[in-house]
Amino acid sequence: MHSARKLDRPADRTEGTSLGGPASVVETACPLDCPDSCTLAVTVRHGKLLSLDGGRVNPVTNGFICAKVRRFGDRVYGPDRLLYPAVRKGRKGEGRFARVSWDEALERIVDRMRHATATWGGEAILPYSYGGSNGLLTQDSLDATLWRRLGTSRLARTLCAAPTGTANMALYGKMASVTYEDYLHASLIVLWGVNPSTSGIHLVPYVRQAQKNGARLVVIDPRTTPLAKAADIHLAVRPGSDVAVALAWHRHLFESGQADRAFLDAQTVGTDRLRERASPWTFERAAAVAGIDATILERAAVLYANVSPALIRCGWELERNRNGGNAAMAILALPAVGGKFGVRGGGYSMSNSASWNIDKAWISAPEQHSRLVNMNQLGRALTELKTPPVDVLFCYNGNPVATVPDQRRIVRGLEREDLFTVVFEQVMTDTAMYADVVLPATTFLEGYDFARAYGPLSLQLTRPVIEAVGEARTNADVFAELARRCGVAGADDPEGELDLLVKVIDQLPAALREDVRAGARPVPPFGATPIQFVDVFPNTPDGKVHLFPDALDAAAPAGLYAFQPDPATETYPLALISPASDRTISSTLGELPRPDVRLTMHPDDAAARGLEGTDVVCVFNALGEVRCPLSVSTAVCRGTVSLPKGVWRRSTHNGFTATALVPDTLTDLGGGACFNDARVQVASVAQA
Ligand SMILES: Nc1nc2c(c(=O)[nH]1)N[C@H]1C(S)=C(S)[C@@H](COP(=O)(O)OP(=O)(O)OC[C@H]3O[C@@H](n4cnc5c(=O)[nH]c(N)nc54)[C@H](O)[C@@H]3O)O[C@H]1N2
Ligand SMILES: Nc1nc2c(c(=O)[nH]1)N[C@H]1C(S)=C(S)[C@@H](COP(=O)(O)OP(=O)(O)OC[C@H]3O[C@@H](n4cnc5c(=O)[nH]c(N)nc54)[C@H](O)[C@@H]3O)O[C@H]1N2
Ligand code: SF4
Ligand SMILES: [Mo]
Repeated sequence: MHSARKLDRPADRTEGTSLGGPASVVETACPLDCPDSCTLAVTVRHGKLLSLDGGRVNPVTNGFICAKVRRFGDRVYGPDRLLYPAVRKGRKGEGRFARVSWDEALERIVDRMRHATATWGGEAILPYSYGGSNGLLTQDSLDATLWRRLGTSRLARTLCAAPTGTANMALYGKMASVTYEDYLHASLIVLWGVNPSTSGIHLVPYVRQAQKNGARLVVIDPRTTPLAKAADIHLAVRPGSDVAVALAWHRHLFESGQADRAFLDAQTVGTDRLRERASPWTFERAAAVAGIDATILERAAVLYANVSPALIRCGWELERNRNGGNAAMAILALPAVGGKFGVRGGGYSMSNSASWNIDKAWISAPEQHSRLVNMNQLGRALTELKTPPVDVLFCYNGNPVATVPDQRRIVRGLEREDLFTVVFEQVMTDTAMYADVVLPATTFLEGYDFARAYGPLSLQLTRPVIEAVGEARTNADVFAELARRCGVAGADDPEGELDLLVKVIDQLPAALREDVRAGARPVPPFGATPIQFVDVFPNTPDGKVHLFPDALDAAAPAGLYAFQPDPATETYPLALISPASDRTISSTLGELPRPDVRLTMHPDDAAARGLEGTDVVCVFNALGEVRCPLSVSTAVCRGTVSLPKGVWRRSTHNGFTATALVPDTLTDLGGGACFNDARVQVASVAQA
């Protein structure tokens, strides 16, 4: 049975957790979906959070954290926090709920899941989840065991990093990549579709210090980000054109004789096929597609060919379009062709989340063979699937109304009277508003987890440092309880969070176990900061770099390294992007009061439409519209407009956000979301 979440936890709990005593500072880590995984110094008294700041255990954190998480207490104790289980009272989406006991809430859910299974089979249940608190305990653990045993529909978790992950896996088997500390050794840094000043702030001091040491900086981004301002070269490319730009760099490497023949012969397969696909991409042709100056493009390519150690930080925004997988392939292949590996400060950085080789052996059931639903097409699944329909949607660790393409269709799906929606959440999100049953979840300050950095390399145990708020429970406790109530719990299954914690620690690689128990920042098994092709090598089956995997050539709609044309039309000519902002982490913390979001637009585009900085505008296309104030600025390039990602419906004037304008089409590789293929028109609200 569920035990109330008290802090009288076993021996490895921190002695520092203060209950009853004076305020004290305890260490934990931030597991949110951010590459940095800061260590945190949390001040608590009587089991309550007083304040939260950066810890010093982790040198990358170095005592500072982002302003968002410093405000995390406003979420923990804020008015939107879910305190008790509750059931819907009003219409769907109205947000009226009545408190019930955990027992009643869970019984209702189990009854309805039984009914769905009896009527249509397990596939009528769709579990929806993404990162949540991102740890090893709160996702893909006891939840996975439950869904597998019930034979529910499966979810392709492709909302983020599917195209870059597919490319990184195919080329290098997700080899560990260059960590923040080694940026200091680079002579050239290329930030490609990444904005560390917002999305991974602890990289910034390393980039700035490298520049002070003499490193050159190239930024490839349609926006003039803070580091683009400080760059030697800024290529303000049209969103979705990166594959062309990267192939022009490849062409230059081959044509100028600077491709590293010795490395290519020894370590790679598929070079000639890549060269063939790159050969049409002259600087002029690529520049035309990207809307940039060919001579500046050439300068950037020449710099990359000539300078070592050269490091490419490949971001995630370049993947979110019809060419995203091929763009990631072409970018990540550059250090192989350019001969940039084998030195400290050379190579590439991509997500390091797979570097620990953790195989999740604790999921104690084989994967079910059931229908696979791509989460990027959730709205379609809710409104179109018939055999069987989605009868039960169980949503946790994600807020799809705010973060998934085609918002209006998702809302239409959630409004279905015959759909039974469970939302297991920390706060009353835009998605929870549509629930039939809401269940309150703990935050990372109220439960155990593992914070796995994906920029630096660290894996840290996070601990309950405050009392759970209200009746909030951890994912592990709730999914274990649901398995028991559904009659599918195995005799050896963990009974809840603590059991799972012990099992996970036992199954970690031995070298990690002791560090993790001690709560220290563990040293990776391959040396503190790995040099690619010295300390770490491709994890592909033959240990080679695969520059032209045939399977991907067959999978991509126009083939590998293809450029598919821009989806703009005369009616909808502007490219809408929606990158990370400092307001939220995806949509987490979006409930906190902030000024209305604004659409950022280049002065020339505003002038062409007779718009001014004070206007409230309507951003629209065939899928929907967003109404919000305008901000006229050269921070975006001509032809591109920008809205922040992950904001809540309350932050615009008409209750819709960027995702209402995003088509649910999929990327060329990996089935990813095409957030930046939204094409729109903008008018003042008075004209619209
Ligand atoms: N503050 C904050 N930090 C976050 C997050 C957050 O929401 N808020 N989210 C976290 C998550 S989930 C992720 S995945 C990472 C993402 O981290 P990043 O990869 O840095 O992604 P963004 O910051 O969204 O976008 C980076 C830049 O890409 C540019 N861009 C947009 N389209 C294109 C394109 O087609 N080509 C190129 N070259 N550039 C393009 C944008 O203008 C933006 O400046 O950040 C994580 N960190
Ligand atoms: N327009 C636009 N939209 C985007 C993007 C974009 O570029 N443009 N980028 C996308 C990206 S990069 C990502 S990663 C996705 C992320 O999209 P989501 O996965 O939806 O991320 P969040 O919105 O942060 O939602 C996480 C939710 O999980 C809850 N949660 C946290 N911990 C726990 C827990 O332990 N238990 C339970 N039950 N719940 C928990 C939090 O309260 C939060 O509401 O958004 C995507 N959305
Ligand atoms: S969100 Fe990122 S920068 Fe902010 S505290 Fe967490 S790990 Fe650190
Ligand atoms: Mo993401």
